[in-house]
Amino acid sequence: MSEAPRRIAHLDMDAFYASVELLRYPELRGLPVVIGGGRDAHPVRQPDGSYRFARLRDYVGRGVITTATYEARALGVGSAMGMMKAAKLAPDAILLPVNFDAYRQISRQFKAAVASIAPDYEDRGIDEIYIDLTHVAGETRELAQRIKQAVHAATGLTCSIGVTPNKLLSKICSDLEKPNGLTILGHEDIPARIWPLGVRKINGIGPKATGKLAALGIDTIGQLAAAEAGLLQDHFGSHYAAWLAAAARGIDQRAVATRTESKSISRETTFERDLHVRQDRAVLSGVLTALCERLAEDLKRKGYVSRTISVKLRYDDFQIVSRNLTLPQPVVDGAAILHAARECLKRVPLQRRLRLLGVRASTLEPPGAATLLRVPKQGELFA
Ligand code: TTP
Ligand code: MG
Ligand code: MG
Repeated sequence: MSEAPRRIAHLDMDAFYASVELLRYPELRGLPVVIGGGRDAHPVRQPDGSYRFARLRDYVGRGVITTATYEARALGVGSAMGMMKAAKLAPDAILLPVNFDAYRQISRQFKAAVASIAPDYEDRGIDEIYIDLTHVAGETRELAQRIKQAVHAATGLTCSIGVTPNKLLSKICSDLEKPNGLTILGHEDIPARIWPLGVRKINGIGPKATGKLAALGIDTIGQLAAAEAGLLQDHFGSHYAAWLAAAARGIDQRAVATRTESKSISRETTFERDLHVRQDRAVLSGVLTALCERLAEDLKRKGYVSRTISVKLRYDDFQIVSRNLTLPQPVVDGAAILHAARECLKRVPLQRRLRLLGVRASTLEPPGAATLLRVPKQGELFA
């Protein structure tokens, strides 16, 4: 099985949410800044026109950091860390609230800038894409530099790019020289550049598999490539074992998927006791609202809008029903999802008690999808 030579890029924005905030508050450049606060982390304008910023040390609550500037990372704080824990490491770090609308807007802009040079790209969420450069004219390094410059010109932000023969290697490489990195490599570079890295660098080897591999004495990708097939099969099953062996050798034939229509995101809850639509109306209504809110957060985080909302119910006899509604305009916020979910619920029988309630968003598209088809007016997509 030989791969036709391809040129696949993975582009990932540097410290994305934090970098967008620095566009708005340039006086914070060079400082440790973390993003993740709620409303009380909003900067307060002072009489002299400057801002007073919240500090991590004053934070009380259970919030987690969405991202941090590289200056803050140097102090040991980063994505998914609890903010009170982070405050111990970086008490003076500036805390800012998340501002998804701004991130989505910049996300659209950087994707449009890339598309102006290389139209075949696969959206991987709010701050990253795969780009197929195979048929784009130009020498690889020069082309990648041109894309980085276009992104910077459109947004004022830096990104990091990996260019290799496939998505798996490019995803690893975009991370190797962050921030503002560019890493280009071919199959011949795998032993020197990829094999010394930890197995966790492979997208698809999560913390659990990493732990299991470590117990087998396999820490690096090179050790994984050298592992006996039988050993991997015994511990991971034949399917995942075969994938692990191929991944460690840098083999990946997936195409860059330029459309995302078959994707969906869902949230569901199984109740501790079966609930009745009339007697437990308040509880059910609260659960539905919360599910819709969480789904909205998932969509925003992944950088999608949705055109189809479905609800799923499981009754006390374990039968499942679902109903969906396709909307004329894509939705992304909790209230709009809730409205659509309620419409769906009007069409399901509600005599039996319920064990489970779920909400799904499908027909997903990046908010930028429409940008590429026509030039929208500022703010139009989220009006
Ligand atoms: P990442 O690309 O993983 O991180 P990043 O862009 O902040 O930093 P890097 O330079 O290492 O790429 O994620 C993109 C955005 O997604 C990030 O800015 C904030 C958000 N995010 C979360 O909300 N929670 C998380 O746990 C992670 C990892 C990211
Ligand atoms: Mg990033
Ligand atoms: Mg990313």
